[in-house]
Amino acid sequence: MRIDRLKQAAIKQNKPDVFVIFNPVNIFYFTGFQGAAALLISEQGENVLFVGTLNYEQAKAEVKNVQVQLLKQGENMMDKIVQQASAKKLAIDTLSIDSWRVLAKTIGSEDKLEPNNQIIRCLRAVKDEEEIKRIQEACRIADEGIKAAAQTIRTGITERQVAAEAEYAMRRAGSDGVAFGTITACGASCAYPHGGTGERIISEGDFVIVDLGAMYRLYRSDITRTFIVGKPSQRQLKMYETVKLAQQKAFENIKAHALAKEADLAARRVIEDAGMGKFFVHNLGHGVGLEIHEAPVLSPQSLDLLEPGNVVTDEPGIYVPGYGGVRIEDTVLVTKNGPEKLTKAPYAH
Ligand SMILES: [Mn+2]
Repeated sequence: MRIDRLKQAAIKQNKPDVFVIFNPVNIFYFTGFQGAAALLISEQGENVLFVGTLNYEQAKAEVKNVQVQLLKQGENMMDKIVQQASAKKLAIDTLSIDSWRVLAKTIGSEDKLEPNNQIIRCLRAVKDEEEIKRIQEACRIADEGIKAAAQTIRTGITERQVAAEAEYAMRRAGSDGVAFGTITACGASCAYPHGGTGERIISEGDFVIVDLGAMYRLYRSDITRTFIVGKPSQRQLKMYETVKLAQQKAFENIKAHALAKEADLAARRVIEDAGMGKFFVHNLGHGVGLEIHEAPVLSPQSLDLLEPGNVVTDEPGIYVPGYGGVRIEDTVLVTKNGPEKLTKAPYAH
């Protein structure tokens, strides 16, 4: 059980024996329930999920692995947490500054609170079989979105129309919603990694970047393909081929027990060797799961170690201001036998 894994990890690292979890995504990870206010996990006592009147009946019916406690309207949750935690120190995942102050006042001192999201971040980075199945399905659906975009892209079509067709195809393929705001950028707006999806009209010779993801039972996927409308120029082909090679080199370095930064550096080397290093303005990738950006981080500075069960993106890019850009991205599963692409839509070129 995930809660037991948290306790074991905390004991190993000699951390406080009581966790108070406020982040709704973390609460879902441990209980399978959305819509609770806080989750108290203690080494000795009972684990308690605090739920307001709005979602209380549903929580009582659905949550089996922890005790569900009602927060009546007007009741002070921090009081209840402090009463029931009975610990010298509480580990906190994430909390707004205002709530942190209220909790510190209630427990008597800020010294009794310890910010600790790291243990949970590491647990969530390693996906179990069920999580991988859901991400695989989200990736299959995203492939359908890319296929629909590829069929839609032509001169005279707007960025928004491309996004609309892609999202419609994903819905029909079983998506519960988008994993993040779909990016469809054409022409010079491809030079902004997060540009696009407006009323711009695609013209002959444009780059078109399509970056999208699906959500399937709360798990997400992430894929990018770059298209060239009409006959590609030499300059376009050089940018495209460089990114494609960088993506492949990075993929070969997404290995269990390797440092995450090695994959980033492999991609960066290819782009630098082609003389375009300064145009690769972001990290190689990030973990994907319940959130679109989670651990591990694939950047030159990352200290993360890749492990079997990690699901990460491999997404190098080249962005030339005023001209355009190319990004190619797949969602990749780390296995003990090597990396495996979960997104499989064909590359555009
Ligand atoms: Mn991404």
